[in-house]
Amino acid sequence: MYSMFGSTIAAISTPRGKGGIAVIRVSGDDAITICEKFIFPKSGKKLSEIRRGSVCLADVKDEDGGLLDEAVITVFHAPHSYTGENTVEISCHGGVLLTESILMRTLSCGAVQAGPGEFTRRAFSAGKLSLSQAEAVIGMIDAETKAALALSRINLDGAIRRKTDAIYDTLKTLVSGVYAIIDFPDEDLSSLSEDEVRDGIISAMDALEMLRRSYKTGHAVCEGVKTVIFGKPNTGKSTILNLLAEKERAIVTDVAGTTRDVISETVAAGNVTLRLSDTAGVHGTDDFVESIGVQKSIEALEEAELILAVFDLSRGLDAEDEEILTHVENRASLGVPVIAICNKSDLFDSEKTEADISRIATALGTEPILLCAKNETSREALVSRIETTFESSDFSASDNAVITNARQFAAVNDALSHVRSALETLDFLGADTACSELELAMGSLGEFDGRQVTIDIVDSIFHRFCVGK
Ligand SMILES: Nc1nc2c(ncn2[C@@H]2O[C@H](COP(=O)(O)OP(=O)(O)OP(=O)(O)O)[C@@H](O)[C@H]2O)c(=O)[nH]1
Ligand SMILES: [Mg+2]
Repeated sequence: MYSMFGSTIAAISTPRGKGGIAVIRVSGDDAITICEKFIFPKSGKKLSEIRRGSVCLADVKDEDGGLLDEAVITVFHAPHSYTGENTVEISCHGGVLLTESILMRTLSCGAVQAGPGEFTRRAFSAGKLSLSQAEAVIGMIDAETKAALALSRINLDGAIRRKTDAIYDTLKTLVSGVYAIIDFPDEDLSSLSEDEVRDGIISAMDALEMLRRSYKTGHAVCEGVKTVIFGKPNTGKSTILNLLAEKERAIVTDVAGTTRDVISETVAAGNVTLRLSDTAGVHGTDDFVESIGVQKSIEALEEAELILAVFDLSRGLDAEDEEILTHVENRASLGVPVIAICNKSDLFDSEKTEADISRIATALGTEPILLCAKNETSREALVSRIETTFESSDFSASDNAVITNARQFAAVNDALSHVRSALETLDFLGADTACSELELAMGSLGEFDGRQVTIDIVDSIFHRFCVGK
């Protein structure tokens, strides 16, 4: 099914099912000549005579010359199309059988079925998009929150591409400057001083460091943060899940041990997507089923990228809470972000519980948030703390490049470690040895945006697309 590059491809670009209209897209050198065989503009002109970039109403005919449909046809001439190739888009009535029949006509007239993401892959190959922009296209299609959509939009506009291009150019200037002196010592080439090389490396390092840090936000907005709600029984964990989910997702009762299994839900907490797990309350128990639940709670804690640690101060901190503090402290010491929640704030006086609050703050290294999870208006305060944790509150207002997936993060990390090595090498072994590290950093950046990418990586990215995109 997957066409060889160079052939003309066709696919239905709208979702399967009944709809007002459907679009069949045909792209490749022969797109117009293939479509001319069965599409006849009402004006009597041939498709190839239609003014470039314009639309026309046309009859779409079956193999016997019978009318299949009247459709609106858009003709794009290379390179002025999404793919950079000749492209015809057939907007027909949105029936399942009708759309399939028109697709079949394109295939019987010489097109081949497009593979997943093949139109966008061709746009990438034609230099219309960088790899990060192609990923932003997937991001726009997959976005489930306004924030994820906004971030993908910024990246499709090329925010990351501009940033990585600038870093790549800095590295290229340094490498070519140093090698020119080494290779042509007799030429009168203006040489880069060691200080200039050092400044260049430091500026590339700072820019890469900023990109690397941005993944905290990009991951939280686009991929979602694995979050556990953790605490002893009856502290209000399930009430917090329901508060964030804005629905009665979990059973809440005043009986300790209500939740026995892990309950999962994806919610948008402002700009951050949380992949939430509400867990069984952790405490010592002889009950066999409950002890399995406790084990699952601890496993969820160990996998979490954000911990909501819940305490009920209306009853004061006890030995079970201390056990919770120990578990959470261990994860916090590994760098996992924690939001400590003193719940049921309607039932306690914050002055009288000052000692408990500062005990939690000292153990977890974060000021707890006082919450009344039963009250819907407290959602805002919790969401705002979550947004602050992931620095996600106002990214869309800026043109700051934010990287959004693990592939991009790994490539930036690689580039950064080579640039760091270059800086260390510069002092001990000189500029020419440092440059070989800078070349490796350029290789990592090339992988990042597609300049030097392997076919496997390209395949794995475009296979995440739907057919027709
Ligand atoms: N007054 C008050 N009660 C609350 C608050 N949050 C939760 N509760 C009550 O506390 C009780 C326990 O709440 P849950 O959400 O079931 O607690 P849990 O931590 O999930 O409990 P387990 O699943 O048993 O571990 C319920 O009666 C809730 O209505 C709050 O902010 N104020
Ligand atoms: Mg519960």
